Amino acid sequence: MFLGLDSSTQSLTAVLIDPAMGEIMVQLSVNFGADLPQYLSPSGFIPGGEKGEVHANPMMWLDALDLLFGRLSHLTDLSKVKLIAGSGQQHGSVYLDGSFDARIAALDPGQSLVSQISPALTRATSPIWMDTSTGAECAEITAALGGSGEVCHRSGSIAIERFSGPQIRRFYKSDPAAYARTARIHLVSSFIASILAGKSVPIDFGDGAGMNLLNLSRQIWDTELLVATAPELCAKLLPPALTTTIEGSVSAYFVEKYGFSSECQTALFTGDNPASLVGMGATTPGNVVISLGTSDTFFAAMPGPKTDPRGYGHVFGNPAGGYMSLICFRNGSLAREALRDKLGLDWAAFDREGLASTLGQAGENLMLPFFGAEITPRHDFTGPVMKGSPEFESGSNPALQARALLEGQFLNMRLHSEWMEVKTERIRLTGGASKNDGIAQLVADIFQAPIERLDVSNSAALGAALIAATAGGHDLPALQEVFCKAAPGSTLLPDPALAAAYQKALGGFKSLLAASV
Ligand code: ADP
Ligand code: XUL
Repeated sequence: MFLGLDSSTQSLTAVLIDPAMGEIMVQLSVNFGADLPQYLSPSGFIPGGEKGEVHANPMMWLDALDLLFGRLSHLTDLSKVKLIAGSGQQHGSVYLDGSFDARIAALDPGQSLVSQISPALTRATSPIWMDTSTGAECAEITAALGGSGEVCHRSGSIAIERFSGPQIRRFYKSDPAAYARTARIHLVSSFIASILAGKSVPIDFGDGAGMNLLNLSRQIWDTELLVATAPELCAKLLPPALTTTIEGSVSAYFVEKYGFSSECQTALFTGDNPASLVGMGATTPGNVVISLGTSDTFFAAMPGPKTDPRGYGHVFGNPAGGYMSLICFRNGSLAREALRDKLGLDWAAFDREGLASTLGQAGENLMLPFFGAEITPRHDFTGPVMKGSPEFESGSNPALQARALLEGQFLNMRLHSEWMEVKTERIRLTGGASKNDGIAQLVADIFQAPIERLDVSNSAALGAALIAATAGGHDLPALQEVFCKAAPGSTLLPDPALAAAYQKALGGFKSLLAASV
């Protein structure tokens, strides 16, 4: 059996698979807010951060690990696990002193992880991906490199507030003494992988690309970016490595405490988005994943390290080799909900009345579907912008607005993913809104590609389990055939008759956007 772990923003999830039986044996989650209320982080982070700061307590992630393994060991025989891999929320960073490696090499199973590791922290809390406090540091790094284009060309993204490099720089500037005491900087992923391995293990190429520090094409830390970020940084990071690298046996702490075999191996951990690409069965170019959650994300495998000339998209390492893109849209479900509530509809009516009754007007009315600030494109919108018939603009026919909002969201996605120049052969849809058939059909029509939906509830933890099995010698495409099948009856085909209408609408949307930002 192979174990995948995903330490995400709100929970730690385990997925245990048996490739021989082609089955998921166990899925189990610890919810940080509900299961560890002592950390006062109901949504996985410390509320009330100032000036855009969003931090989490890294000890919460370790208590969750003890709790999860305790529960798992009662449910299943962990001695059958051959290999463990995992993923973590991207960009979050953990700061440790010179005692960290010695501490994790000699963990006492009679004590908790937290009591033994917390003295090694040089920074009590970890900035996570929701943190937007590093505008000044992004500007400094960009200036030192000679412009955004150069940062993007090297690292796959322009300098981004939540990325770890700007966060490290902010720590160095605000507490230089604590920074100097820091011997090791880990990402959430490599931190947890190190605890399991009983030694500090490298950051993988998938998650490492979310730091503004990795030279994408050379797959090494970029000297100029390191220097622009903080002094002596290279010595605090291990050289990055391939996701499927096996690091050795699991630490004796887990063998004695939870019944893992002393022969159980650990692989590197990656970011939750790269792991999700694996778990959604989308590691080869042509497959696209659209996740319709709180915010919407669009991610896809890419053969080369091509970057977005406008700087909205990010490029990360693909755990299966090559690269992947990730584009994040802030106005996702919350914008859909805002309009649904304004129109006084439930989801079924939104779908039925908003979409089915207006099919004849596909692409005719245009909406920039932003109810607040957006990151793709980056602009402080104060509300949607509309252009179309009087009954649409005035709101006298609400169904037209529901259609135009959704069309606008997916035209915006199509527009901002054009830079990848990858033909979309198949879209795998996930996230809360993916179960809405009307929305799913609209995605199929706008991208003119078939839509598939999977039964997986945690694609990152499943992806991690598949990475573990691959590191253990199994063939990834064969595993994906079995574990990432489209749910029966979930496939929707595009209507070719709508291709021309949406091509025209794309042009109109682009012009409206250019005139509005
Ligand atoms: P996250 O993981 O980001 O918390 P989810 O992927 O769980 O989010 O998605 C939650 C969202 O899904 C909710 O905010 C809700 O707006 C949306 N949602 C749930 N059911 C439907 C539906 N039938 N149609 C459209 N949207 C839906
Ligand atoms: C990606 C990002 C988030 C985190 C948390 O850039 O910030 O998706 O990985 O899930």
